[in-house]
Amino acid sequence: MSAELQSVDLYAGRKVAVLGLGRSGHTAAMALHQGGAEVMAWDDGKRLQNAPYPLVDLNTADLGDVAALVISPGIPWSFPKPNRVAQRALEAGIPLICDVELLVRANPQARFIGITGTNGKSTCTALTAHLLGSAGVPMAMGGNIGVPALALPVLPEGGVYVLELSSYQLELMQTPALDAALLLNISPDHLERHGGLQGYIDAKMRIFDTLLAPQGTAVLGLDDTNTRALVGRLTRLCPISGNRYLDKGFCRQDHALLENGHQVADLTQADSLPGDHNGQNAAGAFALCRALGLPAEQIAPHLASFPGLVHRQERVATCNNLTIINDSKATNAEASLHALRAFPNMFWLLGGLAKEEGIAPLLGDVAGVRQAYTFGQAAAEFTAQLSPIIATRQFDTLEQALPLAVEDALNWAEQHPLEQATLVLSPACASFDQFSSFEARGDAFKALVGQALAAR
Ligand code: UMA
Repeated sequence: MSAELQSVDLYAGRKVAVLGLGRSGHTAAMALHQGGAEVMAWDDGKRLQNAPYPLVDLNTADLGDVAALVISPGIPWSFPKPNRVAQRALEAGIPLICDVELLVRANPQARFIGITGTNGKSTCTALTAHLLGSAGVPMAMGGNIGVPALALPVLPEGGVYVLELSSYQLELMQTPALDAALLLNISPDHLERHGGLQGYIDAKMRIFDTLLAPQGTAVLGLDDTNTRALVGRLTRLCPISGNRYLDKGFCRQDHALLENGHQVADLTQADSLPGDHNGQNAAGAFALCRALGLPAEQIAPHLASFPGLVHRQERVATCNNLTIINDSKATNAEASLHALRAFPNMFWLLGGLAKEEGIAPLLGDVAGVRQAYTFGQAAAEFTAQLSPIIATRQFDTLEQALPLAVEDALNWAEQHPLEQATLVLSPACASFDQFSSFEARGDAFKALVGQALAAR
């Protein structure tokens, strides 16, 4: 997949405003500029030097004949309070769209898969792209996963864009072009931005209600109550599950993937897909490929070669019967729950900046944890909750906690040679108290693991 820029001529000769010049906004401004649009671009937070498109303060500029406002997904435009530029555009009748909408409109020759959900959507997106690519289908993967939509190459007729779509992006898309759409799961997230849980669910449901093509397939995860409640609202429904038998749709049963009750793939060798949630990811990715018409035999052999994603249950090192896992992307309790359920005899590093629900949803699932190590701003709160249930040690930083956790985990593994042990960073917290991002936290973890193992 190349990172060449698309040239979007949808607005050639017309004015388009672009608000937010991060990854998606800058790429969109470039693509529109190259396609002949009269771009007026602005970022409230930074001043770009030498931008090839004109910078115009959209808070005050005349928006009179602007055809569209391309707004970055990370900009809260309606909740908790309306963004000034967005409000001005809406009052002037100017549609708000995002870069993914431009990609869809500019590539009618291609096919589109959209994947959303609160947790697991990056893994499922990467797995879907891996299966399609391995089966020889021309494809490109992008969206919320980190590659801006308009940095994706132009695909040939029938090529497939595999798009991870956040609730933020879904709100800013309009064209019913998805040949297959997947909603994996819903748990409370980004509530402030959507004005509450119902607003968040409504944004997620746009993937089916607004963006699915008339003959497209609606793939829905059935492993949580919020998504199960949506079943009656969907036609052309393909249900999936990672932990329950379904006689229609796709599900994982032990190490087998079933389609309409019949085994279509063996997951025994799929080492990068541990746990029920990954069973659902496998079922979802498989269902999407099948919805595009690929035969099961063409997809199944490639599940085992999926390498997994960095910072998402990423295998960092193995020392005899101890496996060390970087799950830094687990920034909320729901995500860490998957790790707690997937890994045995866990030495668990957690902490950072706690989300609203903290770790309360996890307290019933810690029986497999041998020792917890809390760190960061949430350390005292988490220690108070965990220590009555499991052995817990409290630290100020990850750096302080890690060497002791490695030592404890290696000793335990040595004393229990017939069992599998895991040392897992799955913080259930945002990283911003001590790191710039979950990626920086995961990279620091991996470097510290390297140092601790080298010192032995
Ligand atoms: N800005 C303004 N005015 C404002 C607020 C912000 O001009 O009132 C400017 C900021 O100064 C900044 C830009 O807007 O320069 C930021 O835009 P952005 O937050 O949309 O960041 P991008 O770099 O364009 O990244 C976006 C997605 N970010 C968000 O949705 C927050 C990335 O998802 C995505 O990978 C990228 O586009 C490419 O498609 C990240 C994310 O955190 C991974 N997503 C959320 C999540 O997964 O939970 C939804």
